[in-house]
Amino acid sequence: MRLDGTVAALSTPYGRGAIAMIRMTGRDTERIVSSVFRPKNGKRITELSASHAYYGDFIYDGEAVDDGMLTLYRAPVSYTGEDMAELCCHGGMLVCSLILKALYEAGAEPAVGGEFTKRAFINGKLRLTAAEAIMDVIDADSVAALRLAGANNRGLLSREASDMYDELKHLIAQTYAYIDYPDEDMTDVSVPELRRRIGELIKRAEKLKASRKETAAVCDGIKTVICGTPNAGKSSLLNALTGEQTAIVTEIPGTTRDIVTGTVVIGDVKLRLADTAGIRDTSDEVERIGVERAGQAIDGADLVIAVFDGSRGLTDGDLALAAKLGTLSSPVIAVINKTDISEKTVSVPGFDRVIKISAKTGAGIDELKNRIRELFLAGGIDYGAPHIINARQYSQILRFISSCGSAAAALDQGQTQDIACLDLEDALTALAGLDGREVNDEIVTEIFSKFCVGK
Ligand SMILES: Nc1nc2c(ncn2[C@@H]2O[C@H](COP(=O)(O)OP(=O)(O)OP(=O)(O)O)[C@@H](O)[C@H]2O)c(=O)[nH]1
Ligand SMILES: [Mg+2]
Repeated sequence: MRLDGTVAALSTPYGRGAIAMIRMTGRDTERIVSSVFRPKNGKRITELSASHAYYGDFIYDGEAVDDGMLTLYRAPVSYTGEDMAELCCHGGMLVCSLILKALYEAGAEPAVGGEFTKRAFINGKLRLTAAEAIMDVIDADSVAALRLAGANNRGLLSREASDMYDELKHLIAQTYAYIDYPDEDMTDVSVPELRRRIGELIKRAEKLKASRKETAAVCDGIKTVICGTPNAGKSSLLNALTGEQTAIVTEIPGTTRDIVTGTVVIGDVKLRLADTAGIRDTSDEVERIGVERAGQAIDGADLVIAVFDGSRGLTDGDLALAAKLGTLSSPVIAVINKTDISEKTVSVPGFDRVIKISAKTGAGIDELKNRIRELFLAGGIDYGAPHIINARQYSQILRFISSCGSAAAALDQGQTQDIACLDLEDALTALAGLDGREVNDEIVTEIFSKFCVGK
């Protein structure tokens, strides 16, 4: 990662708009800006105060091509910790291109995706968990997701990780001191004491681990598959849930073949919905492939909504499907549809509870939504508590719990403290990886590659 170069990029979307912002970071910022921006107050760029906005002209090829504002930041008081500039011009695509071209000709290099935030991380301006949260703020599609991301951006998770890191590091140091000088009576890290403190750390980590259930539902989304026999009303339900006429609905059984997807946020739970082909034996080759795909989708789902046509009795196909769904480990909600016509079907074998709906009139849809929320966010979200917000953080916490567990087990089996400390050191590395104190280049590159250019 080059940290010596000065880079620039458009931070607002490339397109037509009222204004656009170009950002630059690196030690040559002032020199490069000097040849591109001319303040109206007649001062030189080096005479401008940091963190103040100045009005002036943008110069390309010796001529003013636009007017706008410049804000300079001087290291280390900036987002990246380096000298920085923000140039706000009018939001024309040509205007932006010319100003960027002028900056590149004056010595700046194009920034790659996430380079500003990556530099901020490398310069110690933010922890890795906070950097990841910035991406989540941008991607948030519900207020709950935004609040969770905002809390991590402000350091809630990194403070907890940091606290646990300090406690564990201290514990390891004390234990080694105790092992080396047992007679000095300088610390009291006897085996029971060590065991107790490991137990407390595991409890804290278990809370973080549990928080992933909520963030997976709110931030990542639940892979939800709508399935059923032909004509049960699956596509009508997809449309009712998303509020859009995405899937084709007809009275002809076997209408849906390809998987039709849609996303909807229900009471803070994000559902990534997939409507599937009605399950039946068929000689139609295209439909047969659709049915096969429906089966695969059911197997890979986090949640299955099984739709049964309540206006007719359960068919053999319905019964076979209900039996198959009973073997899944993911939660399954059985829905009886078309209750606006009649209620010939009132129960489904294997399901204690069914939800009666009409995809046509909307009756029962709220109850279905409540049931989904209950499944994934029963206790609501405690925004004051730290949350693990992605799979990478989750894997670090699992490793921490497993290493602490091995240390505890070693002590329980009568092993000495130094054996336990080997596992504790691995647990410490896991925590260091969580907030980025120790993290390899590959992982850092992977994380920041998901960012947009200019962020
Ligand atoms: N009266 C009534 N009709 C419904 C309801 N839901 C769906 N239908 C009708 O049932 C027929 C089939 O609906 P779809 O949503 O296409 O059913 P599907 O399960 O997706 O069918 P396939 O894709 O063929 O498997 C259509 O004529 C719908 O208008 C409902 O709640 N009430
Ligand atoms: Mg359909």
